[in-house]
Amino acid sequence: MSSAEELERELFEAIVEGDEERSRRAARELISRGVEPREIVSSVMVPAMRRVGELFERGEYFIPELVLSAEAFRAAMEEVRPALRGGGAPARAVVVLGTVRGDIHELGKNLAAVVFEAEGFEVVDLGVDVPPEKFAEAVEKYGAKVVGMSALMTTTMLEQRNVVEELKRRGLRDKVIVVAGGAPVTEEWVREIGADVWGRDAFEAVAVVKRLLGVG
Ligand code: B12
Repeated sequence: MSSAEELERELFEAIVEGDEERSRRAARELISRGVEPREIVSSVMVPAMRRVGELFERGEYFIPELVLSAEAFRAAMEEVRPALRGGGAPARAVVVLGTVRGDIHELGKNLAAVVFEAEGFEVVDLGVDVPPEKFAEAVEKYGAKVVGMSALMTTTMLEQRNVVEELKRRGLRDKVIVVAGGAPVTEEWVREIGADVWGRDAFEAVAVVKRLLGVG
C-alpha cells in the first residue's frame, strides 16, 4: 500500500504525463485517505500544471501534451470536487465567471467555479473566450454580486481591463466585486485596472470575496 506522499507524487506525475486514468485513481485514493482536497489541488495539481508549462517553454512539450495534461487535471478535479466543502455560512450570491476574450485556458476558471460553489455561491459560468459585453450582460441578467475573470496570457490579461471598463460604462462597476485571476496576473495589475480582488489562488480569493460580502 502506498503512503499519501507516494500517492501525491503519483498524482503529480500522472498529470505531468497526461495520464487521465492514473490521475483519477490517485486523486480518488487520496480523497479516500482523508487528505484535504485543498492540499491536493494547491500542493499537487496546480504545481503539476506549472511543471507542464515549464516543459512547454523548454520545447519538450507541445500542444497535444498540454491537452492531455489538462484532461488529467480535469479528471482529478472531478474526484476532488465532491469532497470540497466550504467553511462558515454559505454566501448565497451569484458569481459570474469566465475566461476573457481571446483566451481558451479554462482550468483555473473551472477551479474557481468549484470553490465558489463549495462556499454556497450560485455560479454562472460563461465559459472561455468571453467578450466584455457578455460579462456585463450576465451581471445585469443574474443580478450578480461578483465577477471573476481568468486570463492566462500576458496578451489576454489586457482584456480584464476592458471588462472593468465595460462594467463602468453600464453603471455596474460599484455593484459588484471584481476578481482578476490567472497565472500572469499580479497584485499591481489588479490595482491598475481597478479590480477588487487578486485571484492568485482560487481558495484565497473566494475567502476574500466572502469577507467583502460580510459572510466570511
Ligand atoms: C494547459 C495549458 C494550455 C491548454 C489549456 C487546456 C484547457 N482546457 O484549459 C491548451 C493546450 C489549450 C493551451 C493553449 C495555448 N497556450 Co497554454 N498553457 C497551459 C499551461 C501549461 C497550464 C495552464 C493551466 O491550466 N494551469 C492550471 C490552472 C489551475 O492554473 P491557473 O489557471 O493559473 O489558475 C490558478 C490561479 O491563476 C487562479 N485563477 C485562475 N483563474 C482564476 C479566476 C478566478 C476568478 C480566480 C478567483 C482565480 C483564478 O486559481 C488557480 C490556483 O488556485 C500554461 C502554463 C502556466 N504556467 O500556466 C500554458 C500557457 C498559459 N499557455 C501559453 C500559450 C502560449 C498557449 C498558446 C498560445 C499556445 C499555442 N501556440 O497555440 C495557446 C493559446 C490558446 C488561446 N487562445 O487561449 C503560455 C502563455 C504565455 C503568455 N503569453 O503569457 C503559457 C504560460 C505556457 C508558456 N510558459 O509558454 N494551453
